[in-house]
Amino acid sequence: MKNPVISGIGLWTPENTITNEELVTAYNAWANAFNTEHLDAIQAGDINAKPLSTAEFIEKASGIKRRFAYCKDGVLDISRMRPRIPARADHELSVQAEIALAAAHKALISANKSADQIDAVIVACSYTQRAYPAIAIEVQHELGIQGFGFDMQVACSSATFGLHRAYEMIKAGTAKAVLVINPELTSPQVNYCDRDSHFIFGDVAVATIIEDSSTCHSEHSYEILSTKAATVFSNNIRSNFGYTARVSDTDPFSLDALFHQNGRKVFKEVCPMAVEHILKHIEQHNLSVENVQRWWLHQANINMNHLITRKLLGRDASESEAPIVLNEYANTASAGSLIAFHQNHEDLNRNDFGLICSFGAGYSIGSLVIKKR
Ligand code: CO8
Repeated sequence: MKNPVISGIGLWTPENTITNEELVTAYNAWANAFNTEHLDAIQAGDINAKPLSTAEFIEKASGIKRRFAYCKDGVLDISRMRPRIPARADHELSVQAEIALAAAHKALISANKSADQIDAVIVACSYTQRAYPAIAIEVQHELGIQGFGFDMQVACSSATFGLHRAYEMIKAGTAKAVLVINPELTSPQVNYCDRDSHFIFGDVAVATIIEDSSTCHSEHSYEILSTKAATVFSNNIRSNFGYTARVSDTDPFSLDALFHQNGRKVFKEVCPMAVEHILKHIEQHNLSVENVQRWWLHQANINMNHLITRKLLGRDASESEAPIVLNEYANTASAGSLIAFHQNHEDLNRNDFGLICSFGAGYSIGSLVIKKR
């Protein structure tokens, strides 16, 4: 009987950070320039003036103070308002493979494993920079891994759903050790000219190794008791970016091709779904909330996490019970719950229980109940 465990985790962060203040200064300069340029149309009521953003709102509404950026150049330039990431030739390593590899190397060290002991690679993230060949196969090639790799996308739940696939592959014996990587290069999809969402996302890459307990030799490892996934269709978080823009004669760079959401509705609808999902999942193992020492929740909004943990526990959770990394990392799409895990797991004791849970676009919810070994 196979017994899948998380044996290692690695986190790569870019060198650049962008504070709320920097972002707001650039956005407001852009908005003022837009309003001046379109003064007549605004006064005639033909278009709305662009409202100004504030760093105070951002921190209060989201808990975010800064975010990492793969490329800062261009984001704060009001004549551009998007990062400048030059194209690479086909023979060069692609950007997402580069950041995936940076996290993968750290995960291998943490799992005390070498690449030749891995036989499957899953790259799971909100966007991949091309359709094919899969980023996972490029990573597999760079690491010299014999086996197979594939990419998968489930927006905010890509990481947990990727871990679910790895868990099932170990259980089924179709792989011996799986490298799951989440290179969340979010900044190319952010509309830095939209006050409601310009502050939300940051870039990062996380990698995790799942293997059978019999081959695990790492210092900190976690038995995966089970995984649980749920999806319910919603248009409240959407990006229409896609390859059919060419044939529908629509602008591939139109605003609806970028991330956009009805944040209030998402907040209201997803919180109760997440609470119900989590309670059902831990009940499967005859666990009550008191039996769970740590909650590594999705990191989209601090108020969402506080509401969810309050509903779960009937009280406020402490920082160590339900860690928050939003202040430093912002929303990193699917990587958030795993960053929280990466930063806050080594202090757990043998047989402590924890829950990793993502929730977001789709809607999608993915969770893993784990036990420290
Ligand atoms: N500065 C100042 N004021 C602002 C700003 C700003 N930047 N933005 C909005 N306001 C104003 C609004 O206009 C509004 O004004 P008014 O009351 O006059 O209408 C007021 O502030 C309140 O606005 P909101 O009601 O929108 O504010 P909220 O308190 O709801 O906070 C949030 C907004 C932070 C967006 C919040 O609703 C939220 O976080 N909701 C949850 C959203 C969520 O979890 N989304 C998941 C997204 S991640 C995901 O699914 C992955 C997608 C794939 C990755 C994408 C990569 C790019």
